[in-house]
Amino acid sequence: MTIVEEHTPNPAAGDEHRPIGYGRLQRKEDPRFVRGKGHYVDDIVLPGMLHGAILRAPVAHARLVSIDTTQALANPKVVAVITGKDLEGLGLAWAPTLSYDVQAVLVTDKVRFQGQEVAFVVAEDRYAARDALELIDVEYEVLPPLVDARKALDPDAPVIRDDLEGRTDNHIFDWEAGDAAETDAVFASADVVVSQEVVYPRVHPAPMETCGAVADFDPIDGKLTLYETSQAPHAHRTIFAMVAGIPEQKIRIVSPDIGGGFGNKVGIYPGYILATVGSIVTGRPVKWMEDRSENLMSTSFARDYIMQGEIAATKDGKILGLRTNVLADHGAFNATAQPTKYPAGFFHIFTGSYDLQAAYCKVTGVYTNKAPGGVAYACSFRVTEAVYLVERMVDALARRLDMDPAELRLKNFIRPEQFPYPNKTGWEYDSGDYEKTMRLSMEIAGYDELRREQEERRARGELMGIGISFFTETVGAGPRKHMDILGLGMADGAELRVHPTGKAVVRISVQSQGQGHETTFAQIVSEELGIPPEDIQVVHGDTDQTPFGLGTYGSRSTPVSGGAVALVARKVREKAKFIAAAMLETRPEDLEWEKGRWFVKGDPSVGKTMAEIALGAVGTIELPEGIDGNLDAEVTYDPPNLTFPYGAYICVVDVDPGTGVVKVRRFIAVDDCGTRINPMIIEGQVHGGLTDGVGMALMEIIEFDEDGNNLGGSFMDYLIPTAMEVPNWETGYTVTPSPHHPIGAKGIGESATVGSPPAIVNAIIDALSPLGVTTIDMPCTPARVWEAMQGRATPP
Ligand code: MCN
Ligand code: CUM
Repeated sequence: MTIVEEHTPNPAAGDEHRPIGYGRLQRKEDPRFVRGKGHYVDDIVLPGMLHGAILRAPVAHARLVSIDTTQALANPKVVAVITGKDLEGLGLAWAPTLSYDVQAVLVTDKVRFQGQEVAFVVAEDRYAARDALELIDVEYEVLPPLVDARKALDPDAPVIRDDLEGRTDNHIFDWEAGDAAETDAVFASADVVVSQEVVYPRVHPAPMETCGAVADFDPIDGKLTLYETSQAPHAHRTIFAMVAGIPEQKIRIVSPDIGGGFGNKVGIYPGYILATVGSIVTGRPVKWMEDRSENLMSTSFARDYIMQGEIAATKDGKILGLRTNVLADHGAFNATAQPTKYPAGFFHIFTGSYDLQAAYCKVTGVYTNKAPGGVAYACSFRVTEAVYLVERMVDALARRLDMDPAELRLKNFIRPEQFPYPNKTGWEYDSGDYEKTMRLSMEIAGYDELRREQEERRARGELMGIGISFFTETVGAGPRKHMDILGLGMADGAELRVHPTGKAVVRISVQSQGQGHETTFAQIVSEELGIPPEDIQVVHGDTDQTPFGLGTYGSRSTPVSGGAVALVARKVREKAKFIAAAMLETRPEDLEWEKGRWFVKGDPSVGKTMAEIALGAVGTIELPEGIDGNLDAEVTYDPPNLTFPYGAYICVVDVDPGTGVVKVRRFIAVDDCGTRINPMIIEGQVHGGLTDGVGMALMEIIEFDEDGNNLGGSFMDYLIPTAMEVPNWETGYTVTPSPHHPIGAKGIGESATVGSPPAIVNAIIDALSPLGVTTIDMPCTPARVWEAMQGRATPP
């Protein structure tokens, strides 16, 4: 790996004692992960535990005629078989989705996508449960499926959601942002308008660990303990309480180690509910773990946006306006996870990093006979789609104007002095210096030299392409007055206790799925209190042990929970001042803080360290009025705004003229996520996201045939990249702190997944442009690239 410009600690400046940003603190969680000692949901084994398996629909659209479970129940190893009818009796056949729709837990009336949950078998072991699925006899009356979202609103389209009262079509919502009239006027006055259809296909987050749950309902005290793969344990608990009617104090959700989430584990899946019902019905714990095909076919997909883009500019390349009309395929139930106000997530940040005069977007959501979910896979709530659209459009404009795409971007960036920058669709960007970041990426790439090399290669008939993407994200939802999920405002709590010996425990409401929170949140406390990171335990993933908060997605942990942790540490530090003053028999206002201790102003030799203060707090000295002894505090942090990380990515590809195979030769990624807490973890996040980008740009897609059969149901069909397909990442960074975040940090967890696909696709189009190619859709498989080279339309 090439590490460009990594900060070397400067002991003279005391850097090695600074837990944030300097040095490369190893992850606390690595010793257990690298030794295979992680503890995942499937590792949980409870006494008397049963196993559940889900019978799934083989077709995409069908009326359920009958279901016969007698044979399955006759199997001695089968303890229970649960059908939609049984759930109807319990009022649990339908569950609310995160988007105020409902989703069938088990089919009662109609199958609406292939792989939908039809029945649940509970048996003594996993094999028996699986085998018994084949003993269930189901009769379906197959209906014509609706597969193509473009046909969803046709008058003769089959109506998928006839369960919803008065429903006669497949329309879910229309949503818009920006000013349509103003944008039309800007377009009318422009010298140049470029239009293009840009498709972001359906993909899947495909975490290593699939989804699963172990439900343990105690019939004596009525307490449900649910171990589950969840990115948001507290939100799940509250929703479970509301839906199942179990009192909230009797529900404990435990999310142990999570083997990757990437958005897949935000929602509440039928399997979690079924395991719970199974446990209530049998009086024994029930484990349900889905297999890979179930995961790919039935849990949260991502994207599926068909975008008509238009960009308007002057002839010398000043971008004036941006307009888009989007058709969003939400599948059979509207189950996307995003703040309530925003049915298209944060797609309306589609004006990207550019200062333009007007913008307007309209998104229409439709039902199709496909799996529900949506807003998953490191999307920053659909910023993926937004960035992909604008960065493709800017490149299309550059080609039309015959301008260098880097130069066009540099000419149109929001300038540093314009921050905080109100964009045309309602966002206020917090901070940025885009030109600096762009120029650093060009310098690392050797941009001018690359263009010269490209010219030489082109002269020899070689297909080399250089692609650029400059993205701005909006991550860290809340503030809660604007953002909620099912009415739960998007804020996060933190509790901090410094024990008498000066070691600390911090309890947080977000949930790591591999992002290293146990390390980085300890670093934040360490920075604020001067306690070494190794002396700070981070507790998360257990609703009985942590404060309420909305969880980890949309790269919100650092922007929101990170803010909470910094503030709770400051609160403890403030309390420590009063205790120290009592111990030193002086006034608190006479004390001064330096990392790790309070000392007397003007007499640095007289002071108390955090450890001394912690012991003092529980000791025998008389404490000042209003100070209660223990060195602890709690806060709930409601962020004033989101944070706006950004980055400049440059990709170099070579396309084989004979086969259409794309080789990503180089990839330069310069990110700016404000204050960098742990450079090594940030780099890991970026490497992972860039790999996602290669996957989506070149090979990943969940496709369906005309009958609605899912063609991406296994890793034989749904390809994900390996080390073979990715180059040595070349990373760099700039630091532009967020002015409103307590430590100036912005999120990074999704940046590279968001930012990289357009760079790769732009590079491929650039490589193929001598052949007259102006567009291509992902995934750029050899077949698709080859078709484009032949001048044929790309297949849908
Ligand atoms: N970080 C840092 N300095 C910053 C910003 C972040 O050191 N300025 C660190 C954080 O402290 C944290 C990590 O980087 O340890 C990611 O932080 P953040 O950007 O706040 O993102 P979250 O922790 O909220 O993680 C969510 C994000 C999302 S939404 C997806 S999707 C995704 C991603 O994280 N899923 C992942 N990265 C993933 N990485 C792994 N290994 N597994 C997943 O499932
Ligand atoms: Cu959109 S995937 Mo992440 O936000 O968990």
